[in-house]
Amino acid sequence: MKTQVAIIGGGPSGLLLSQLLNRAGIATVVLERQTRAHVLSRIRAGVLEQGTVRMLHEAGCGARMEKEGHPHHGCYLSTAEGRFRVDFTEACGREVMVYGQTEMTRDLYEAQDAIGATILHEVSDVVLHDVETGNPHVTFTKDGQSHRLDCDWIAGCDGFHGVSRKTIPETVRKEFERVYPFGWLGILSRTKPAADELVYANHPRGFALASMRNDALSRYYIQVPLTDKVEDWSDAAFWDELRARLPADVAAALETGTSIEKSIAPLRSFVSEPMRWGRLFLVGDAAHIVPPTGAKGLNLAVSDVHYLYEALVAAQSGDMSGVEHYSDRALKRVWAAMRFSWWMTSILHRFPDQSTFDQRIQETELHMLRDVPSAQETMARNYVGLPF
Ligand code: RFL
Ligand code: PHB
Repeated sequence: MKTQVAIIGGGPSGLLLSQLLNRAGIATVVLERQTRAHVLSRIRAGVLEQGTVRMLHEAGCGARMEKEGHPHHGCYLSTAEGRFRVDFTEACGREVMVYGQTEMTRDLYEAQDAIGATILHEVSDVVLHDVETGNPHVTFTKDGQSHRLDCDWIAGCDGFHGVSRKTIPETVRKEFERVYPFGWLGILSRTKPAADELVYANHPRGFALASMRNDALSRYYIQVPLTDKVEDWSDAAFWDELRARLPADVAAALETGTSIEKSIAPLRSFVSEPMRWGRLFLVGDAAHIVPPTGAKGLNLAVSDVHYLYEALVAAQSGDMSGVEHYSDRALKRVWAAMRFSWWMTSILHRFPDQSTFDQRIQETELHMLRDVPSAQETMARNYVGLPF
């Protein structure tokens, strides 16, 4: 089997890259470990930056998002003293789009089907070979048969637990990591959202987030210790805890119901450098993880795709500068999002070892955000997404 770009992983990064490259006349094969149904069952991100929205349009799959997505012009933050709003439009002239990653993935699959792109599901034993030479290839197993895929380039879009990153020798790879001492317990429920915009709550009992997918589908999270298990949390216990942490008016408006998904995600900041090794490029979660507090993970994956797409199109006509600079360009934006996600996490959560001094600093950060326009502008610029 032969293609131009072998794409490992068919999550949002892999599908978007495949879609853009195919439209530019560059052949791809996507190798995905899971079934399509499994990929579409994952409930993850909900907030898209304008750059992400632009890329989906560029890929020819933005129509449903434009119709069903909800532009949000601000968000609420709450402290023990009540809630305040950061108006993104006023602070920086831009906004975000609330549209689920699941829906975006569905749109990408449909667009890929329409152009007859090759996506192989349920592949296993994926191994990347000769990536530092001009002739890389990938071997894998599908339906019990071994296969070899020859290619010009390999895009490692296989997430944090994938094989691509580990193909880069340990002597070359530098990893930077912070693991947070808590996780997020999230639920999805067919209920009307408790507020008109997202509410990020700092509360003595721990962080809480009220988010949404649409007018009839809500997504809520609460900070929990890493030792907690999903089974420890009945729906009733979750709703009680969420209500206790949200501002009183939002809690009063909270509609509860049966959860249709419930899971715990640990929080981590992680970067692997460089993001290119020979003919292998790392894209999205394969190279970096942010805690979800800044709503950046999916959006960073999309900006990586943008840089790589431009690089591979230019390489077609012999211009290798995008390939050479891919890692530096992507990492510059990655580290800015790392900083923002770390900062949002640090001002909103309760840390087990938090001193009274740390608490005052946290309160002061939130007061600045409430009272100082330049602090709001910095937050808003980062939240709606730095340009790419
Ligand atoms: P993904 O989505 O992990 O996809 C990787 C794909 O690779 C496949 N794979 C393999 N395939 C073949 N061979 C192998 N050896 C393979 N190993 C893995 C996997 O099956 C999978 O299909 O990575 P990608 O495409 O880079 O996309 C990244 C995003 O999914 C992620 O950053 C976001 O979901 C993060 N995130 C959020 N991002 C935002 O921008 N805004 C948000 O509001 C937001 N909220 C969230 C989030 C992530 C969360 N969780 C659960 C981690 C909220 C949560 C709770
Ligand atoms: C979500 O809706 O899943 C969501 C929204 C904002 C975040 C994280 C997750 O910061």
